Formats: sequence, C-alpha cells, structure tokens
Amino acid sequence: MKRCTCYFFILTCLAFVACDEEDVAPVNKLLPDTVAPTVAIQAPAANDSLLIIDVIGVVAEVADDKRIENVRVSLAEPGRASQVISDVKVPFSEEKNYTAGVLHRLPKNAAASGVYTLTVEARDIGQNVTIKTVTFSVKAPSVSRATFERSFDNAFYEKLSAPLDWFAYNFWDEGYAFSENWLSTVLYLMVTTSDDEYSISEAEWTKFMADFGMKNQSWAKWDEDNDGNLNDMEFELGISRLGLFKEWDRSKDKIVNLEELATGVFSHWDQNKDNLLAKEEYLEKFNTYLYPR
Ligand SMILES: [Ca+2]
Ligand SMILES: [Ca+2]
Ligand SMILES: [Ca+2]
Ligand SMILES: [Ca+2]
Repeated sequence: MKRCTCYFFILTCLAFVACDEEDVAPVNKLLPDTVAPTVAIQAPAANDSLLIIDVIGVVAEVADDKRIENVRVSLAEPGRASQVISDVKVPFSEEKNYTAGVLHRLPKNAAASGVYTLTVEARDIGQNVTIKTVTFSVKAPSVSRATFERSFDNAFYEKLSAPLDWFAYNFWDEGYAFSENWLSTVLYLMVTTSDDEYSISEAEWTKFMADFGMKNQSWAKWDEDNDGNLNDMEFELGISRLGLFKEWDRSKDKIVNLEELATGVFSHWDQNKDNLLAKEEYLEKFNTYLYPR
C-alpha cells in the first residue's frame, strides 16, 4: 500500500516535470542564463541544537530556471575554516529541481560544543551562484537512555552494516537481532581497531574491560593460545563467560535486538549508575567503539 502511494507520488512529480518542459518555449533555451538558482536549506534548522554523537542530516532544495550545474555543501566548525563535505555535479534528470541530501558525522576531534556554519552553494549553467548559510550548535549534554539509543542505532548502521555483511550476516531475514554468536561478532567488530587484521590486542582488550566496567578479568585466561592477541574464537569464549548475552537479552527470547544492545551498552557505560550518560561516560567511548571507519 505504502509502496503504491510512493510510486503514485513519483509518477505525479514526473508528470509535473513533463508539463514544465512543454511550457518553456524553445527560444528561451537559447537565451543566456542570467537568473541565479534558488536555495532553501531545510535541515538543519536555523539555531538547531544537535548532539555531538549524532549524524548531522543536511537537506537543501535547489531550483533553477535553466539548469543547475553544481551544488556544494561545506561546514565550518567553531573557529575553523569551512570544509567541503559534499560536492555534486547535478545529473540532467534533476537539472531544474535538485535536493541535496548529506549525512555527516563530525570529526572525532570536533569541538564538543559551539556554533557551526553550514553553507550551500549552487551554481547554474550560466555560472550564476547562490549561497545560503545556516548556523546551528552542537552540544555534548548528559543523555538519557532513549536519546543514547537513537544515536547508537544511527552509528551502528553506519559502522557495522558493511562489516556484518562481509561476515555473511543475513540482515534480510534476521533484521538487527543477534544470537549469542552474532552478539560476540558485533562486539568483536566494535572492539578491534581499524587495522586490517581482525584480532584484538591486549591494549584493546584492557581498554574494553575498563570502558565496559568488567572486573576481575585476566588476559592470560582470555588469550588461551598465549600469542598476545585474541582471535574470534578466544573472544567469543571470553564474552560467553562474562554472561553478557543473558544479561542483555531482557526479553529472554534468545535474541539481543538493537534496543537491547543499546540498553546493554548504556548500562555498562553508565559507571556512576545515575541512569544518564555524561559526556565523560560516552564521548570518548562512542568515538572508540562506534565511530565509522
Ligand atoms: Ca538560472
Ligand atoms: Ca590468542
Ligand atoms: Ca531479546
Ligand atoms: Ca552516569
């Protein structure tokens, strides 16, 4: 039903585009383009306040009487020069109405708070340029479980969809719902660093144990073959001994879904147990375990 409505909407739009084409007299196309494009930034909203661990969604509508050639989006962090985050040559099919959509995660070293300026610059075939800007702020407040869960989900899709796919995880049938083995793989992918070798060093393990508040663990017991690294089997065994799967599967259906996973991580990061994650409890850990490679 939803799909039908969507197709209908797209068909209607195409019909309008077709009408527009007919309305333009051919002679107009030969005249020089002297009218600059219009730009409307829909998101972020002006003076919006965004969470530092969330993805910033940019949506800008660009229109032109003749042809939009290029749309560039840049972002200036507080006290820094503007950096291009998207630069698109607009396809012919969207030459008169183009929607720029960009998902952007702030760099790890981003200022935790401050005013950011987003600039959208559209250029048409006659080299007329329109520039619009919007300012918004980024904050790192203490977050509730619900707020954390939303950021966690976004980051999870961004960071782990592709690696899980390489590991032949079947999203189509399973959704984001993990058996005990898959939970271990998920954690393995979160803990191992960006180097190409999928193994966990003692330093990574030590940090993981501290960040997740695991007490009385011995590296020698985890690294069974004593080669200085944890392979996936050793890691799986260690995770199993910690009993995380049972603890996080609150609904007791032998599956840890994304909500249970976010809740489990939240409760382990909330080391002062006040049911809030302070910036000190989440920012550095989020960058370590959930920042996309
Ligand atoms: Ca124009
Ligand atoms: Ca080992
Ligand atoms: Ca469950
Ligand atoms: Ca806390």
